[in-house]
Amino acid sequence: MDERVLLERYELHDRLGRGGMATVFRARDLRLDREVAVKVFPSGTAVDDARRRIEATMLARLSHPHLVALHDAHLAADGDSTPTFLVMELVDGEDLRSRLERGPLPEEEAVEVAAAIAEALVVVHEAGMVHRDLKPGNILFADSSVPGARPVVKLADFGIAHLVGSERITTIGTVIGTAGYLSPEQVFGGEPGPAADIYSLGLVLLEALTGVREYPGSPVEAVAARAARDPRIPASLPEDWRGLIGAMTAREPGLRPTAVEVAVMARELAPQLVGWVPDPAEAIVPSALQPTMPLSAADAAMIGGEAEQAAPTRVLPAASRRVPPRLRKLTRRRGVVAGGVAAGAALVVVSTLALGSMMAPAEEPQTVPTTPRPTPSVQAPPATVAPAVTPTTVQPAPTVPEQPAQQAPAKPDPKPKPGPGKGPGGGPDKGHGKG
Ligand code: PIT
Repeated sequence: MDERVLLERYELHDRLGRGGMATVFRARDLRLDREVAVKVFPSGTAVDDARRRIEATMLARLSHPHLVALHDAHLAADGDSTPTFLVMELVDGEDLRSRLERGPLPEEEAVEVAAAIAEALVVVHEAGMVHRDLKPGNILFADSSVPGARPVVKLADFGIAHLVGSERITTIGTVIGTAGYLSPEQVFGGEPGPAADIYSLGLVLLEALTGVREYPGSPVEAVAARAARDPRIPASLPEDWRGLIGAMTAREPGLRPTAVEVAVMARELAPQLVGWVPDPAEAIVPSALQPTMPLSAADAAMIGGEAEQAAPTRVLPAASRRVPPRLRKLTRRRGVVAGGVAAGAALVVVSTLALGSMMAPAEEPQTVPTTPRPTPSVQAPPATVAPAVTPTTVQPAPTVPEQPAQQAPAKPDPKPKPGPGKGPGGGPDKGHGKG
């Protein structure tokens, strides 16, 4: 049997991407004579099989122009010589991660990404699912065959998606997702709901506009930076956009807009952004909604990171991070803004606990409380915390081995950008199709 042809039907060609343990290939469906993408999993444990079955059935339920469509799936049974694989629509184009290596998106393209992915999330969330790994590498641009037409933005990789309220497949209290884009509640090991995807999309939108990854570096660095400060939103952005991005990245999930609200607002506010370009000289300012909490040298040493640099040059008034009035009209009231301030106080301590789990070697799983402990005192660091780790994807659970590996951008950025911009080099592989 030709191993490059699965079930005498899917002929595998070049690799489109790899993440965790799965590989996505460009392939040909010999029966229907068309090109497809095939994600092939290596043989795995019963838990792996369960995870993959969930991924396939979740994908099968979803249909939207901004979601990569599932055509077929083979779920290997015991003794099956054919591996488990998913057959998907072929998206022939770049992913946002590699696109951003060349600099920020023109503003109208950034708006299109935000609106399209928010629309896709409407369908995902309505189906009771949370993607949980929204990041530039999972956002693909499908080149249009129509001359002059814009590429269609597609969300891929439901490898760690989750049914809201369903039983977890991961070890209780562990954190999964890609560190640089994780919501605070994912960092804390809490139950991520749809609002976690909105948070990640907020970070992606910010990065698409500025070209700067907000929380770069290793998982330790990314999570420590998240604990220390909210995303820095350029003061030059129109107020409504600052408000929208600020609301999307609110620490309190209940304060974030829904996917529908983001989709509507992104399109409605698009004209305000026309002509905006990131200003390299601009000081990126921290949130005034919540206090910035630089990591102390002691805290930083504890988690193997560096102390945060001192304070910003300018601070936006709190109002500028508030939800824009039009968005407020759309938004149900879901909480009290001030709640985030108090919650922030336990952040560094809790994140060190979470990091203990995230960095634990696979053989020694650790659990983290799924709700933040209100313990005011600093805890001793878990013995397993490493100062630097190679994979930047948070991969704590030994039971879920196919977490996607984060490839940080290797970008000699053409334009100088505001912000830290200290991302490490990344691999040459296209960042999509990981699972
Ligand atoms: C493509 C092209 C490509 C990557 C993908 C598809 C991957 C899609 C995908 C992967 C998943 C998943 C859903 C979609 O759950 O470069 O056509 O793991």
